[in-house]
Amino acid sequence: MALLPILRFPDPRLRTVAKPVEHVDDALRALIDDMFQTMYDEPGIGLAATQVDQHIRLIVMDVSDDKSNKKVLINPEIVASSGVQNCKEGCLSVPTVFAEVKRAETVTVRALDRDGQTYEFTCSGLEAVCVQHEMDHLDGKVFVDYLTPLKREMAMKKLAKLAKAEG
Ligand code: GNR
Ligand code: NI
Repeated sequence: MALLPILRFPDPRLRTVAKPVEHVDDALRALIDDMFQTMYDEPGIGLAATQVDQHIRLIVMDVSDDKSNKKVLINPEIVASSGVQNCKEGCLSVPTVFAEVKRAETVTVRALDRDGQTYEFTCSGLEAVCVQHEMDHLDGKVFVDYLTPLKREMAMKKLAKLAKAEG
């Protein structure tokens, strides 16, 4: 297993639209294991393959405190959504920046699991936020895209400062 480097906004590679996964095989499962390790190490509640510079439609998630809600989403689709919620979001690709984003409250997702089997689940609250946030990454979107120009400018400056401090 390995910890993978995470792309930082405004890296242009975060704008890549990911391609569907064609084969769920051992090589993909090795990437999934590395992504979980990377996500837990940060720590984060979700990670899209885009963020580790792999431009395929793959997400790992776990919104629990005790690693009890691991989910692998391959070629995910939102098949139903309802309601509205506002959540203060953060992103491993946009460290130190947190901002409210409006999302659906409940989503039903269809995806393949790590064995290539189709499954469906419905979730609400933070888990639904996470699904929508991660699926945005697969389409080359980052949560700061939803901010007002002023707030986005502030986020850019904060990140530039952080990058400079890190050297
Ligand atoms: O770890 C994460 N926490 C989080 C909190 C609120 C809304 C969304 C997220 S996702 C984020 C991990 C990440 O950047 N995934 O792409
Ligand atoms: Ni993110």
